[in-house]
Amino acid sequence: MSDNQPTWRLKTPPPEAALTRAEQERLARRLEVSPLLVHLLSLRGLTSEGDMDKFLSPGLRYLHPLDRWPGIEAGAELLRQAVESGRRIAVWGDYDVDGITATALVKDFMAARGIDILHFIPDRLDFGYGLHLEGIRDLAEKGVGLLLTVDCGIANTEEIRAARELGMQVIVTDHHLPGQELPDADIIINPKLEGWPSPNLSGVGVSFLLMGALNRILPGPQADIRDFLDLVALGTVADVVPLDDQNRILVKNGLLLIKEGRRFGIQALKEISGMTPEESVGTGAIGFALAPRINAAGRIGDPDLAVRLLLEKNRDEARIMAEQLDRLNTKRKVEEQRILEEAIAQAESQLHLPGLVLHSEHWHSGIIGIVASRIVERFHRPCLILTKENGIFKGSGRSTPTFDLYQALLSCKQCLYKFGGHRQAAGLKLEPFQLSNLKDLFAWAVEEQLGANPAPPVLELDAELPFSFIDHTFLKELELLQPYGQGNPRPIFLSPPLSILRHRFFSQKKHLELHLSDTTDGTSLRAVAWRQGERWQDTPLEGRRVKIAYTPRLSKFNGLMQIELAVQEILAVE
Ligand SMILES: [Mn+2]
Repeated sequence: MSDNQPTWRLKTPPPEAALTRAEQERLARRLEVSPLLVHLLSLRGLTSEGDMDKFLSPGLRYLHPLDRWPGIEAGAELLRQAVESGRRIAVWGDYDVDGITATALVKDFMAARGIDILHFIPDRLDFGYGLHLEGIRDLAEKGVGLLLTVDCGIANTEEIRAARELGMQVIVTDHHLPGQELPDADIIINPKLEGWPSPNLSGVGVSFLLMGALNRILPGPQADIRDFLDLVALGTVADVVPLDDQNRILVKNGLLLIKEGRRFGIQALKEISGMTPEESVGTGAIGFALAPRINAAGRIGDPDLAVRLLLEKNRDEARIMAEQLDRLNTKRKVEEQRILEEAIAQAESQLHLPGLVLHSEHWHSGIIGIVASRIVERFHRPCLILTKENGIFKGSGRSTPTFDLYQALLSCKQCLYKFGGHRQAAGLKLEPFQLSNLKDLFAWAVEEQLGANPAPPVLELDAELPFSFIDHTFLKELELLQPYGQGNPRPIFLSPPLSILRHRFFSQKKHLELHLSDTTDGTSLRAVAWRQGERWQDTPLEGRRVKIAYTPRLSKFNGLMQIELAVQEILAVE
């Protein structure tokens, strides 16, 4: 029925987490959930009642104690000394949501403890990610005696040397992969370094721990450090780090604060995104509503606007700033659509290659990263997108789940001027004459990792779920698995054979609505296949027998909360 259909596969628990039917039922009784939910937990590698309970109710008491995170207490001590000796402190962040929330967190916490600090966020277009000498000199002139980096700095050996020569103490907090040479900073705090109990913390998560440790040793009454978890949740979710263990605890508790909307900046962002001030916010809503608006500032405007919004203590001012961000975001969307169309056209001419390298002289460098994600979603292969800026190519790459993009760039490094990032996302710069070398080396690197004929994409399904099982109780239970993200994907279920009762396309035929009947138990439900309108427009659907890969949820429809199925894929049944 459709091109590029992934292979469907039912997940099985890892061998050590496999449960017998009786064990499943016993755990279900103990945890007061259904056996199906226990099955979903075992698919996530959880085996014991204790681990399952902690996953379902991840209280802050489960965070590792501060002395288990290398560098945190020493970093806090250096900050305390700086405060007490009157050294001026500056925090250097980044222009993405993680870097912006980390900057805001440090600044807001310090203000709560009566300490005024400077902050600096680099301009994406002029200097790009990380520290730069011009900014360092500027901070020195302003009398800064201690530089704290958040969400960046681990790769800036030269800039950090310069800062120290200018008399600054330097604390680097970062979560990006360290290179071979570590900067010569006073303290380096990075979850990717040896000895860290959890390698997946985001930049803002690391900042939170550091401020938590400082909170305890500063003289005077402590701030309530939990008040800053809303920022941690925003940055952690937006950075798509795995929501394992410690991150899950931070995010789940932070989302409760975001729901309360106590921070005016977050409340205003919710309102401008069409939510009520106290509406509950999941990782999905952060991903499509809150994070893009914060990011828009750094992509095509001034990232400082987003920092100021998150710090704003006046509701009306916050509203005005949120409106400004919203306008930038609308502009970003228009631009993104234009670039995407051009990129798709290029990609279609490269489908004989296992990895895509797309480029233009005039794409906006703040937007190519999002476009790369869309291209990977569509073509299921790793992708680099490049644009020319000040005479050199600047690029952004995104990966497929099984591909290590950072490793691939490492094997292209002979033709790169600069690169950095993670397994799933990376940035790079190269001289224009190196473009064809990059194409060759990248194709070779992808082939080496994935083979010449990459396996078709696989859609992993959690369990078969007949329609008659889906009621409000089950949906409430399913909510306990939230927040979803890397390492804890939203469960996707396999339906029994269904028949399509009727269907319609909506929003300029962008989306597809279906009314489906389960042929095994006769239950009918309404389903929506978002962004799949174009794909199914020319296919006769009425009366077809299909199976779907789907997630049920409660959704407001015609003013009422109703069960709605979000359709991931449709498969024809012969
Ligand atoms: Mn980050």
